Amino acid sequence: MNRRATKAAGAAQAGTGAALHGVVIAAHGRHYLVAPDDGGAPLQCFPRGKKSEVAVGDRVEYQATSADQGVIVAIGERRNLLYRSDQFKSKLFAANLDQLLIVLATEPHFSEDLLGRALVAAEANELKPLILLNKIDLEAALPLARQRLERYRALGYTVLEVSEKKHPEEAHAILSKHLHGHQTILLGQSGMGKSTLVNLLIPDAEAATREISTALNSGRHTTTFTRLYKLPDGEHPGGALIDSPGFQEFGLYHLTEGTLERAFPEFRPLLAHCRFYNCHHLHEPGCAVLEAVEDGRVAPERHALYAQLVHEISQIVR
Ligand SMILES: Nc1nc2c(ncn2[C@@H]2O[C@H](COP(=O)(O)OP(=O)(O)O)[C@@H](O)[C@H]2O)c(=O)[nH]1
Ligand SMILES: [Mg+2]
Ligand SMILES: [Zn+2]
Repeated sequence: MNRRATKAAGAAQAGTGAALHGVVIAAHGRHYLVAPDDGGAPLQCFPRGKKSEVAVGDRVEYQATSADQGVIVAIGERRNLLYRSDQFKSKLFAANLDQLLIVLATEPHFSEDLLGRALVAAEANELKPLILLNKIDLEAALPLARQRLERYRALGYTVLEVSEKKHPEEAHAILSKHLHGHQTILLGQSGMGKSTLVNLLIPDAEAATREISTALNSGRHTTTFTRLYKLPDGEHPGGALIDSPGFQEFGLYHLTEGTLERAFPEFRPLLAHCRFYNCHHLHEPGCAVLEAVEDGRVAPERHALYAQLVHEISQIVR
């Protein structure tokens, strides 16, 4: 089909207003890849209008303009929406999530600062946080990693332990139990086993990634975009993994102080007991949080993270 014919066909089809539905499975600039609900091959879609307000995980209504292209005409109602943000700007990132899986390993040494921030992001967005400790086959490093995670278990967080490489079947069973049927965003520093995990759970992940890159005409950028992999139907049908390159400290800069204090579960029962109703829990007299830090009910490191985040949100350029 020549260019003009394609365009004409597209216009004709768009004119019929045939409402097609799908899920955004990758985003690269203003290019989006939409997986049609009918199970057909993904289409490259552009948003109608200038502003890109589409996120990976969005349910969208689109009109096909050719066999493999379309225009996004409407975005379905979102359960939630994550942003990537820094001091200066925030960008849409992913939508309609249930869980946040933080991938850690016995080796290399994981950053507790990043773990703490990821937990805050999960709490602030009302996502269920799951902590995964991978590479438990590395026995020399295991005791320290477990000891460092003890605090988070005590706070009530779920900590799963696997060896993706040494005991893949066991790892698959544990992960499936927690991931199938849910939309989960993965977070992890490099070297922790994120790619290994995706390949373990999504049998054709590599092929799918190649397909996405080709469809987005961005072969060079295979690792620079967020993508969604549908999980194969397991015990619980449905669910997807959303993977994005690098470690994303998403959403923390535009949090309010009110959201932040509640993102620390150990603070929550204390908040009503501060002397001042607008207590910042930093230096105030009669602060129930500071008292709890004093007598060891709240870990000083956790309070230090809170103070650091309060400082950071005060630096935002609005
Ligand atoms: N010993 C051990 N190595 C693992 C395990 N899982 C992954 N690895 C290795 O750790 C390295 C980093 O894994 P990868 O999945 O690429 O990590 P990513 O950077 O988070 O995507 C690779 O060399 C993997 O083979 C495991 O359970 N045990
Ligand atoms: Mg990787
Ligand atoms: Zn206080």
